[in-house]
Amino acid sequence: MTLFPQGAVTAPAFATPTDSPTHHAALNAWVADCAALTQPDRIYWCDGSEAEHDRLVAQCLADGTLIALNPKTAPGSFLHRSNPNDVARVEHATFICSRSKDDAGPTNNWLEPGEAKTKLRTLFDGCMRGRTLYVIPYIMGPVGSPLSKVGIEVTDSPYVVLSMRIMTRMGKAALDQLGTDGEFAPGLHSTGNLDPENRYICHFPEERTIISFGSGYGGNALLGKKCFALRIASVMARDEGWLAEHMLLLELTAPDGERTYIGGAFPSACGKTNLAMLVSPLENRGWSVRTVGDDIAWMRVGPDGKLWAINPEAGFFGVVPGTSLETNPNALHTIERGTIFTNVAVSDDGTPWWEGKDGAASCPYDYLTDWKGNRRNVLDGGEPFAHPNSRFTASAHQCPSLSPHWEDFGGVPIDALIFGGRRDNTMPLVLEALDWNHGVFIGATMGSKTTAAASGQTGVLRRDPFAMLPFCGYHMGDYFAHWIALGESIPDPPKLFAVNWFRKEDGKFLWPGFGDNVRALIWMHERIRGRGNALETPAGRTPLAGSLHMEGLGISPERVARALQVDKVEWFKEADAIAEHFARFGDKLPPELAEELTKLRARLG
Ligand code: SAT
Ligand code: MN
Repeated sequence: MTLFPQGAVTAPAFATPTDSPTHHAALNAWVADCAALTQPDRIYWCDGSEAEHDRLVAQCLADGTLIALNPKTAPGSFLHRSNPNDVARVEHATFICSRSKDDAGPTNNWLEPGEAKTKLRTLFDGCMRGRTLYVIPYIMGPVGSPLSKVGIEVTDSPYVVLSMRIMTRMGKAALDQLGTDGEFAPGLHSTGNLDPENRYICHFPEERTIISFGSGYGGNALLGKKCFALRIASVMARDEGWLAEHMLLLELTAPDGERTYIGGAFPSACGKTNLAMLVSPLENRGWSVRTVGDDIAWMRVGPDGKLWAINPEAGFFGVVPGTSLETNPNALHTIERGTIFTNVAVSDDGTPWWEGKDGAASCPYDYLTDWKGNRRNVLDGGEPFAHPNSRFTASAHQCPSLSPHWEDFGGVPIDALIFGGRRDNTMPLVLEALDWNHGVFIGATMGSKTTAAASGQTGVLRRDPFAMLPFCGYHMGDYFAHWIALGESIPDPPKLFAVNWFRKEDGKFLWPGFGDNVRALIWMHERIRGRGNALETPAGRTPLAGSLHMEGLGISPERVARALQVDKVEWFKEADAIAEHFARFGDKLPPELAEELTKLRARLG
């Protein structure tokens, strides 16, 4: 497995396999290759230990990569300020370098693999001089689970090492799982000089390899996450007959103790973490929600014919602004300690702060230092103090709502999958698909307003199929076909639903959202069991008046009805917009989806 096969590179003396803790020959050769190209001063193999963590933190505090926060208000937590030009994923600089351009499809940027490697070679040539090359062995999925996979990230960023230690099972455990000849997904990363013009996030799906240059931001630099667990894994999943999805995973428990496991695909910054950590207002009625994952799900058919899902991650990389005791108390408790905050504001006493932290109360500080490091009077207004895409990185173990089943070896059995987005209109609060193919149609046509999680304009409606637009590692048309085919191979498939918590009337949200979203989940729980009344609409099935659990809901039944409404005029327009969206995929659009559009139009009359 030679990363840069075109050029002969000689490994420097320090990068011999004898200096490495593993006898895995391919891994040692690959690390030696990376070192020969990047010319680091040192090579360090991460073991994932506490002592290693403490040493790295001390080093990062000394060089300013991390800033210590108040040990009383934020014990064990740190602030990282990124370069202001490096605060989000860069979709324009993200490439699928498949051998054939057609395999990348119309929704991905493509670079010919040879051309990409030539370009990357130049950028990586000597880029780690004066730096340490860290080798991060990591596992996506529970340690020892047959469903988990090993990756190796080589990086020159200690911030990445510390973050990967939270987000994955990292270090010795991964090398142990790999053994001397196990398969791994190689990833090479350097922050380079953070020049936005020289930023490349490249994926080589046939080689299961990732090469990322010029960014330190989560989705661009923590290669286990979007790069491996979604872009590369989606290709593996296509080849091997499973699913790698941009989905939260949650466990809903009913008063009789019966559990429903739900996966939910929502674009970045559309509330996946909030839904996964939802506090049920009906907890005292016996309806509770527990967290299995907040971002990624790997799913495959189990021996019982159901779809089983694992959360490949070990932590949360969540959006900070808007997180409060009112919106997401579980997230707030998760990040009370041991958290890396990136690009939040900080008070004079070293307490992290962000817009929305105080809920309905006012900000308790007169002055704050904003994410760029400028101390300003809070009354002066101006730009937000915390970057809109500021993030927390925290271990799943710190989450009070974590399900005891969150790292079961075989995963959790999925009963329902939800597709959601931010839409002002059209999509009702909750909609049940008529069957699998109709559900795939709903997933394939999801629309959502863009957010600060990616660079570029925010608030523009775009089609984001399965919330995978930025994360599908191959042709989106083939991906749709994979979903259709999978439906036929799951003996006991989950029910598919759409939701929209964000519908507006006169500029205001119709539905309160957050904890009250459990009411939609409860309806799903009932529908899965053949109960709960539904109204047949041209768009799918919606809850019949009175079949949503309304106890304690602070809005009128009329308002709920408007949130649930399927408006024919809006749906005529939607059908036209879907036809336009489908045109992008040409003859790769599965005929089943074209047929679903015809059926939708027929139902609309
Ligand atoms: O891409 S990240 O994982 O950094 C955040 C997101 O957009 O979901
Ligand atoms: Mn995400």
